[in-house]
Amino acid sequence: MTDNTDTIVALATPNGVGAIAVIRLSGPDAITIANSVFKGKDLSKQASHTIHSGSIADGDLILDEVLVSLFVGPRSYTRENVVEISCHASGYIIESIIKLFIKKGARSAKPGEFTLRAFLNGQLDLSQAEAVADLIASNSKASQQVALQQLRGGFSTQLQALREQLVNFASLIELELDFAEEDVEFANRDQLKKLIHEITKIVGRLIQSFELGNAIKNGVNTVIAGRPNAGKSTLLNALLNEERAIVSHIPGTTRDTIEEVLNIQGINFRLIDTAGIREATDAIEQIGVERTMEKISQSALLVYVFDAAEITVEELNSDIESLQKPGVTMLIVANKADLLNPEQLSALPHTDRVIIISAKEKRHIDELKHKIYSSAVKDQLSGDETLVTNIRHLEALQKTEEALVRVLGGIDGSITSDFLSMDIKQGLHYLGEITGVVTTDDLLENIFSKFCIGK
Ligand SMILES: Nc1nc2c(ncn2[C@@H]2O[C@H](COP(=O)(O)OP(=O)(O)OP(=O)(O)O)[C@@H](O)[C@H]2O)c(=O)[nH]1
Ligand SMILES: [Mg+2]
Repeated sequence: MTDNTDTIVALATPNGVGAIAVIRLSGPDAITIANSVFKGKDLSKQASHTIHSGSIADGDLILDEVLVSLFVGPRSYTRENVVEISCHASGYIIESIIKLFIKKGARSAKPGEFTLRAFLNGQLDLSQAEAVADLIASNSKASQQVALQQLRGGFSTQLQALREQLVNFASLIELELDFAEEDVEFANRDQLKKLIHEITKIVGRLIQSFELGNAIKNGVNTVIAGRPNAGKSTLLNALLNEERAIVSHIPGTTRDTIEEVLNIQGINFRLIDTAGIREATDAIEQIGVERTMEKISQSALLVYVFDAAEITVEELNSDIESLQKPGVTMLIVANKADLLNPEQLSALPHTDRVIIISAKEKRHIDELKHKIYSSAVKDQLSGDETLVTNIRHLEALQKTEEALVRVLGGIDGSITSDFLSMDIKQGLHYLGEITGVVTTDDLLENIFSKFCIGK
């Protein structure tokens, strides 16, 4: 995985017919290989960051008219020599040119191998390399912004600074080990405690940011559930502003789940309309109800809808109690407000998580959207906040936190310097895993194999 003495080649643009395709070469021989088949200027004599027009030829056979962009290492994405060929995007031309480069000594790049090289050559740290993949996968303004911030190093810079402070203490404590007989303390325990507290606070904040970071990156599963005929499908349609789900006065209309994405202020909510919950009258409906319950337990947000004109207080309370699941935020939506008189309206529960709407007449739908958004975002999205979006980072942060808690316990319990030093090193190890100061081949393989080829 980590052999980078050879020159790699891959198509960097999507497969398929198009105006232009870009084929990328990276490695020590990139320029030589490109030059050997390029009819035009002598590429080996051209300056970095220049573009040249000419053609690619296999012997006498011209394959295409192309533009060649030159990046002389280390001033390139991978820090190696990089050549990008912009050719016409025909599958035949692309394949012929790539085959020709392979004949001339390049080999096919593995998924993510360009970015892997950028990481190994110090162009990006690991969390930045991962941000490249996130950026490519981003599908909303918020997910693009978070990935871009991580790519620019916001995340790593913060961690790197923390890590350096810890390294200082680790070395002071190591020094104590050298003077073990003399019972000296170079590392001031109070200062160490203060630093660890400070780091734990930041690490804790990063861990907490994952809920939102994950919501931004992957969307929020939002289930709409309630009794049959409560108006769930009408509400789905109102939220989406289109007639997506079938609505009828017959209870049990929705039998299977229906999923649609709703973007609210940059965050994707995966809305799931479900079969109404009741004692099922047939086997298919029974399956629908079971699926509803399953979807609720897998969701982050439950929008419980009830028919305010029909339900009794007892039914309402029992529904709320039975649907409340740990880890699932519940919003309570009183629907069909248009059928209520002012007296009935004021009899409805008026708390923060209850929203009174009319799905059919599209009343208070924006208010509900706002509640949905703020229940996922809380007050965390300030713009410059560092958000953790990656489960690998989350796990490393959690392990860092555990190690730091042990360090603190160790200082208070006056354990010996060698044990303290071990726990600090553990903390350093896990922090290092995030930015890639500490890596294993398995870890790299795991991360970069998820990239597309050509990136
Ligand atoms: N007056 C009034 N009627 C509504 C409102 N919302 C929904 N309805 C009506 O209630 C009936 C049921 O609506 P649906 O949206 O199909 O209800 P549902 O909860 O999806 O029902 P099932 O899929 O059967 O579980 C339809 O006749 C809707 O027109 C509302 O806000 N006001
Ligand atoms: Mg329905």
